[in-house]
Amino acid sequence: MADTKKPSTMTTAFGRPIENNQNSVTAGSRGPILMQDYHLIEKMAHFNRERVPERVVHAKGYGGYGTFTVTQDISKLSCASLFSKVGKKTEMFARFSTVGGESGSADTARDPRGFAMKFYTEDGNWDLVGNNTPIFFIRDPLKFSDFIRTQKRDPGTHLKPHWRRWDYWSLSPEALHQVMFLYSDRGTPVSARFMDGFGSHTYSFWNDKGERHWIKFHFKTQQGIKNFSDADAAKMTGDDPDFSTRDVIEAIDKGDFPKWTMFIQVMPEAEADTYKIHPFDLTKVWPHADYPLQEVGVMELNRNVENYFAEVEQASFEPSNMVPGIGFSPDKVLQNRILSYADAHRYRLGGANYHQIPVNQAKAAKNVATYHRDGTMVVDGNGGGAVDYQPNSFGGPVPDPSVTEPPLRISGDAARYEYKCDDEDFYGQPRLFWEKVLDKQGRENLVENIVGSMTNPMMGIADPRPIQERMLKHWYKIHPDFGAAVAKGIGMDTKLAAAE
Ligand code: HDE
Repeated sequence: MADTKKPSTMTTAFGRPIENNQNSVTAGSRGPILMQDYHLIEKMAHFNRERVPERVVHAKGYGGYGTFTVTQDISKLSCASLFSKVGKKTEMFARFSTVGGESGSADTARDPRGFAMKFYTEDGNWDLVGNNTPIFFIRDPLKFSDFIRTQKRDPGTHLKPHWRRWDYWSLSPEALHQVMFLYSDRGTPVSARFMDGFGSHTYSFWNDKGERHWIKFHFKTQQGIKNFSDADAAKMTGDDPDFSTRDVIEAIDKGDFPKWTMFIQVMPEAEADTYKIHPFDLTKVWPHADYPLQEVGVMELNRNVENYFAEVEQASFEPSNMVPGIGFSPDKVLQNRILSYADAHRYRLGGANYHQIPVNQAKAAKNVATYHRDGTMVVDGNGGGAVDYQPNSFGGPVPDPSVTEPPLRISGDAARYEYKCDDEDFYGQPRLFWEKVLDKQGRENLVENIVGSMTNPMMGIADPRPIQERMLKHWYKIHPDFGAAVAKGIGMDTKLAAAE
């Protein structure tokens, strides 16, 4: 907040001092308003344009600044400047979000949580735009908008009947793993402080010898995992729908800085060809027994934003922001996200120059030197009179071959390929989740949460039973106890469902 003791003079946006901000200019005390009251017109016109399109997903969120500190030397794996030595600190910004709700929706929704990070490195910004889940609902981006519709409002009623999601999931068994995660207690974290984060996709590291490894990123909360039960989440939705936002802001204000330890799983490049699990399938985890977690560093959030809209709403996280030493993988969903986010920002943040907004600037980069010019809202001098084409003979910036990524061998016939879809593919890791990840209480809560949602008021559909039956068959295939427990909960004939 500005100093209120000595207020400065209020002005229009263009600096003309304003004499009165309470009474419009009228023709006589009872007369109509005159067009010449430009202060009034400017005020109303700006107000009409205050909202920008909210994020089509992940609209409700909050963010803060922090520091990433390297604790273990991984420079043999990656030549990225942010990992160059133990103790190295990199400024960063993180945003946490729910997915399906609007910008004003409750923090407590059963939903994955976005876990987006922007690291301001010397070689430009590195954005790791992940979730609090190591997996996702789909593994081909062609399905994304269909899937998201099932989490959004019904086009007819503008309501959110749950049968839409169960209809879709029952027809999309690759989603089961993530659905189980979502309906477990981890689907309703108390706040971002109490959840883990994941890069989710397989990424890659490359080093200065030109060697590549496939990498999964994990961020383990140092605050411990804390989740709401379904009932507590429902109560909190009424009492304080912004609870999780407040929790993080207050902790940072108090100096109780939240921290996460960054770990990686590392797979040598060639092993991707032979590993039993498709290494680029976003619906699968890599078992830690095969690829153990290796510590890299600590992320700490230690500064709240000063202005929500300027810094959080205008933040543009995009998987396309990579730095030398870190690379993509052939994961189809990741490949699509390379396009989608920057495209969304060009729409949402008014054109081609959103990289000039302070929170998005490559503020720690040794150098930012492009040949981009013009477009809406240029505020950085637009390159002045410098040469605006390349190659040129006037000393303009030139590419640096030393940052070339090692070549990746890719071959194949262009076609629309399905993933390998045997039964194990859909049910194997969900079964491990049921048997090994959840304890008895966790299994009971999972069943209760699923039952609640599968019997959620079925407005807009004549007969929910075909959807419920189709879904039940999947739960049975994951584990007979699981199927039986849900069947009992939703009051369906156990034998009938099991037999099919
Ligand atoms: Fe996103 N996603 N997503 N997503 N996503 C967006 O970006 C998209 C996916 C994630 O705090 C959008 O600016 C596609 C996986 C986070 O600002 C949009 C696909 C993961 C955030 C978009 C995915 C995520 C977003 C919405 C599949 C976890 C919030 C407007 C092909 C690994 C970032 C916008 C923030 C936001 C597209 C799938 C995480 C539309 C096309 C998988 C954390 O661009």
